[in-house]
Amino acid sequence: MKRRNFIKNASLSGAGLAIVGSLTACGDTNTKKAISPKKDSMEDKTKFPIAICTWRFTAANAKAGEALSENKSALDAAIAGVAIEEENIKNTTVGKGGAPDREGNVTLDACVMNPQGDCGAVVCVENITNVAALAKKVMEETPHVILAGKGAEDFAYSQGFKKEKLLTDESKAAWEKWKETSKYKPIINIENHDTIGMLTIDKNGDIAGACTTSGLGYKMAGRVGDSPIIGSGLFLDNEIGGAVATGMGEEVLKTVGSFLIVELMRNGMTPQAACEEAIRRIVTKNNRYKGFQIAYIAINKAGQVGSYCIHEGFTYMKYQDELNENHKSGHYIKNS
Ligand code: SD4
Repeated sequence: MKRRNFIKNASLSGAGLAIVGSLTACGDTNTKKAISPKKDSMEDKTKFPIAICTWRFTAANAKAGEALSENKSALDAAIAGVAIEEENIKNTTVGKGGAPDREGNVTLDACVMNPQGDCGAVVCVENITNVAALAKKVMEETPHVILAGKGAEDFAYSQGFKKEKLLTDESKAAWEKWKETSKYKPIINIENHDTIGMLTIDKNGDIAGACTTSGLGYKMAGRVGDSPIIGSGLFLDNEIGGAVATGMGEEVLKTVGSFLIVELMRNGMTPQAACEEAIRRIVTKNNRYKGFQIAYIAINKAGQVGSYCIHEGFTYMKYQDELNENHKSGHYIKNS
């Protein structure tokens, strides 16, 4: 029987993680539970592999978990996992089937990062489905970190990627309906965002990650969000851990959210406390946070996981010990 048949899917209601309401600041109880950032003392390899990802992407996270169990590298496992959503035409915020920009063109963003600290990214790419895999090619086959637009697309063809139509009939119909009113109001919570950010720790305890999206639906042509920007949509350090973001990219960019979380963990915070502090940096600036959603997930090298978001509704997946479970995130706004 295949390994995947053993994978159990369960829904947890935030066991140990649904911290509702007020934020945990530096120096609080969570922080005191902080672990030493010293690699050798942190790692308990019996806990590995682990895969976590944003939202209830059960199949994508299971795919990454299986790949890790079969000794694939952390990065290859993450790319295989997120590819499931890039190819899922029902997901209108990632890959093929993603919502187009205002002009009707689907443009994709993605980045990857490996345990050595190498990274690659593509932004505003058309006609290519597996942009996380393309970001890995940028990392490995070019002297650059980011390729944009037509340059990224041409590079993809040179690497054997196929040209594909990303705008589905359903996405086109929804865009045409949107054009009738042309009132652009980004509503970003469970209704319309499903970017997949994934962090994987392989059997050796090495961490990698991938983040891939079509960005905000009906965005201005050329708009790029946080997802492909190393430090914002994704950041990791193999000595410490990693973080990924989903939600209103502009606000994540302003606070370099994923880098912030990794640095807070480096300074002793748990993943949970670090995610909460990253949200606190956003919500304390002004009241606009009530009109958008941002969610972070993070993992440290001990395998501890944390998650926090602004509005209730965000969940994430965790694969460990052949269990692939959905967890509810803690959230900032009470009764939202
Ligand atoms: C962006 N952060 O482009 C992405 C959107 C997102 O689920 O996460 N959607 O701003």
